[in-house]
Amino acid sequence: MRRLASVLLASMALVLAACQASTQSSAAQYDQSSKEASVSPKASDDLTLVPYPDQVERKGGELVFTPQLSVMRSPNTDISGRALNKLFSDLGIKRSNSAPVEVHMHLSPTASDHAEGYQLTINDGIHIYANTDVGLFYGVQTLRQLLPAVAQSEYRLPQLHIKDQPRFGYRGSMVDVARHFLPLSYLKKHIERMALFKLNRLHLHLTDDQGWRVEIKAYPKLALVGGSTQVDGGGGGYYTQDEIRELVVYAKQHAIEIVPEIDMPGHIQAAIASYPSIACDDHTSFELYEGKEVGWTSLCLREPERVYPFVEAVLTELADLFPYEYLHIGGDEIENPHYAEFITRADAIVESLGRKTAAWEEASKGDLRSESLLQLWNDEYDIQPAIDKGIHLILSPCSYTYFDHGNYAGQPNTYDWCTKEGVSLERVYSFDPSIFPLPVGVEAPLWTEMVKGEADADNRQWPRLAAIAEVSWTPQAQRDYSQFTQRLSPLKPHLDELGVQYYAEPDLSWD
Ligand code: TNX
Repeated sequence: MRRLASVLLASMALVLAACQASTQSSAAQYDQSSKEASVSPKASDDLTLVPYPDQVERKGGELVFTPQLSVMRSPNTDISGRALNKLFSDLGIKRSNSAPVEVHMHLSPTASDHAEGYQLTINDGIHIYANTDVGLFYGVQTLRQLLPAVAQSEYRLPQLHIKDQPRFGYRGSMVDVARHFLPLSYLKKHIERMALFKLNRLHLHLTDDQGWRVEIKAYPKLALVGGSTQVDGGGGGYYTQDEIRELVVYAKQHAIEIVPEIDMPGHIQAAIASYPSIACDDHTSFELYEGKEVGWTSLCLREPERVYPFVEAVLTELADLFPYEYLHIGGDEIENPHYAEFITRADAIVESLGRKTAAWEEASKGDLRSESLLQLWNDEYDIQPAIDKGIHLILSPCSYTYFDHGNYAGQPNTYDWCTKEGVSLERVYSFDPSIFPLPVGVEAPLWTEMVKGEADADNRQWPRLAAIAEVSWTPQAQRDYSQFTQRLSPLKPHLDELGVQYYAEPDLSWD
């Protein structure tokens, strides 16, 4: 009954969303769902492409070539050019001006009406067109999936024409590096894997009760003390500002933007243990925390002078480090009479830094600017007050996208508070974002209370992130789970080459 009510509510919201489509501001760039009206045939299963492209036309023949290609590409195509060079060097394909088969990679203003769109034609050569470097980059990722994962003496590609663009502009993965720290090298690997599936937002949950993972020069103990441990103790760690800058460059090379999160005003014990004065004097504990409880810590909101200079200094350095549209201020799981005021003031600080605010759904209680993003995580949370203001949503409903829940029911070291059934690959794939109003896209959070390192992180994220990629890129009308699994199964060698320690999902025969 609740489900029916929420579907009805969501359909009403959809009508509302359609009415608002013509007046949407910058967030409209994200939402391509109205396009779906032009129903296309379902994806075919003999092309190893995930996410499946918007439009595919097979030509029947094959392009066959030995490992030599001649490459012509437009200037100012550094991102796609780098990706093409890497692809060819991984496959031992040499560039030679006298090679009979040509690769053309060109910027062309008429190639797509979407900044991330591209066209790929394979006939007696390979032609990628887009109106941005990022669009060309996605053309290269499609080519990468059509080619084998390792070098061959001869290559065969199907002749075809693809015209592609994403359904949503926000296609995200969140990694909680606070509960268990993951090194910079892992984040770089993760970025490469995300790019293969055209995911474009990496949300870093940088702080929580158990750890503070980013160096802040004005408050050095945050990282030095607050970063020194993690759940169950031992280890810990943090990223220096130089490392963050390196990560930002690396992400840009893979067409990925980072959404950095400082979780406030709750989930803040690591900072309190470093600087006790940001908590009220009657706070429960001023020690580092290595447990898993949530919802018991807070900045001292009733004494603003303890809080806002701290918040402003931290957000100022964060804005300096991360040159993106959004700063994520957290805002989850806290009861406090001054909560709404905190959200409003934190948003004003973000505005003064020339940025927009992203926050978890509860922040709808504050007076956020309408260009803010809220991240929905409880499937049935009443987000209507925010929708009424035109605030758009990052969709992370826990029963479809929480990867700290099992790949199957009862998987050891996974949570099941959101659903006892686990969050299977099929379940993730079945998510239809249009049941929610005003989506900018979809993001799968990996909370790491029980994720004890890279192997666990991979196991929880792959192959489920491939389903998130298709949910957020491919038109709904073209999605079909059984064809998805048939297209994803043969991509196993690509994931093996990238060293992914994926869960051997039975639906994929990946044993
Ligand atoms: C809820 S989802 C949290 C996290 C936990 C997670 C465990 C959200 C915004 N907060 O702090 O890690 O549940 O599943």
